[in-house]
Amino acid sequence: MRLYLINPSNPLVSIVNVKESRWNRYRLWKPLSLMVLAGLTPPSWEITIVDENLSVPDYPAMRRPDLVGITAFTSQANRAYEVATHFRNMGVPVVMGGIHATMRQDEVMERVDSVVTGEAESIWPQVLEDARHGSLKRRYEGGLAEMKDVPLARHDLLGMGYAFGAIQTTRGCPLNCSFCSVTAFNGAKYRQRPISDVVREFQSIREKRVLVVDDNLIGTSPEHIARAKDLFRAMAQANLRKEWVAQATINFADDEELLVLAAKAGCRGVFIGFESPTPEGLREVGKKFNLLKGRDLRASVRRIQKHNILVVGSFIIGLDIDEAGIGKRIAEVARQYGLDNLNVLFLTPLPGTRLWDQMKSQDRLALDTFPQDWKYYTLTFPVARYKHLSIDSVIEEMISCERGFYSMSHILQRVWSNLWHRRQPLISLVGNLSYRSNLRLNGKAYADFKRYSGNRHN
Ligand code: B12
Ligand code: SF4
Repeated sequence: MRLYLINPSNPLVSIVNVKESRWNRYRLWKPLSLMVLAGLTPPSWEITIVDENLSVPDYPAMRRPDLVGITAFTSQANRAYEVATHFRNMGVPVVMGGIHATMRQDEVMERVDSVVTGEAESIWPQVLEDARHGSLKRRYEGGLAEMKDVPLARHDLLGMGYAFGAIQTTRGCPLNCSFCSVTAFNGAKYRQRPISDVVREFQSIREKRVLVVDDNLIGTSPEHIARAKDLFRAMAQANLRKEWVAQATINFADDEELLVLAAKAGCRGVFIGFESPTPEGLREVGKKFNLLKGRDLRASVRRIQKHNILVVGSFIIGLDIDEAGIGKRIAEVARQYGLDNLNVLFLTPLPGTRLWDQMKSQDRLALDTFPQDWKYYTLTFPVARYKHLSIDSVIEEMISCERGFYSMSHILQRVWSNLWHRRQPLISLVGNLSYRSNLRLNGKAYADFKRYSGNRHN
């Protein structure tokens, strides 16, 4: 039996435009979901993973599969349906799973043969058995997996062409920030994989650099932090020789031993969601940790950087409290904190989030012709109606923020400072130039977007 597992592309996601900006090559990430599905698939199946972000294959020239499995974030849904239609027209059954299939089951069900909701570990072998017997059900419910059942992902199936490998060590988050799908999809309970599995899987990754995809590698309680320390000790002891980047809350900075162990285990960068420069903004999105009284964010960032770990901060533009000037303010604050890179996104109501429910009930989804509008739900387009900012002004704020932070003089200052402190100046330079090179692409993308959305923001 032949199985194709497909990650659809969305050319509107700027980082996949490698032809337009070669710097983006360093920001292509492996679709871990498909490598995990492959790990759950019995050896009797011949598996091909297709990542359209690398290149879109000539499907008609490929051998006919017996089953196609498609993954999709919301922003990839349109392309997912095109791919599904192609294979269904050939009479090949198509199964779709992942976050979008879970949050928009009815929409997806109309376009594929079978929908798998939730995490796949408990249900995928059953789906394959049913497919083998030609008796696929319309819907399967995966729920939340036992972490011991998460298989070693099949890293061998996706070839070179990526700067980073990918691995997951935990799932779930209790914090339920308004804009984020993680609590709704992976649950509020923080679940950790057995440390020995994580170390074994790390050893099977070919890339020298790895993205740890966990939403918060250190968790939210002392027990979670103790587990993170145990993991880092085991990784250091296994002498993995990997350099990795991960996501965490700013609490990462609060425990010196944790930082020492993370650095020893190979941590070279951390993505931290700062979200808003004001306490009102943090309250609006429900980001409680960043609100801790007396926290000096600049000092926290410095403490992390002292361990040779780069800090990438992300912020949101378009909150209800955001007014004209927010873009400049974020760029200034990001420089004050001493961030190595800044990632700014438009407030975007994703299906399944608290923000979605709120904005939908207030009739604030400006782009709501689905499924075609999903391609703009990349967080890099203003798809909603913002309280104090029109479409033109919210885009202006984004441009002024990015130009402010990624001006050549500021990039050189940051790289010089990293050179001085011997803190990975090359990675810092590549990261900054990659963002900067996309500013030009973004300008064109905004103009196209405004034409597409017409007066729907009014
Ligand atoms: C790593 C990651 C990325 C990587 C993606 C790498 C890649 N190519 O996959 C990068 C950094 C590129 C990225 C980009 C974006 N991301 Co992202 N990302 C994540 C993150 C942190 C982890 C995803 C992951 O690898 N999980 C590990 C795997 C094993 O889990 P999984 O994907 O859920 O797969 C399981 C199930 O879903 C299911 N499953 C999945 N697919 C399929 C398919 C079939 C057939 C079946 C049966 C089952 C199945 O089985 C798997 C095993 O249980 C998630 C948060 C999260 N916890 O999911 C956000 C997340 C997926 N991202 C999100 C978003 C919004 C984006 C962006 C749009 C915006 C942005 N700037 O971040 C872009 C869009 C990229 C695009 N191409 O369109 C949202 C998506 C919400 C939504 N409704 O779409 C999430 C949920 C975060 C959030 N805050 O809400 N992201
Ligand atoms: S943004 Fe981060 S902290 Fe907030 S719910 Fe999502 S994963 Fe948890």
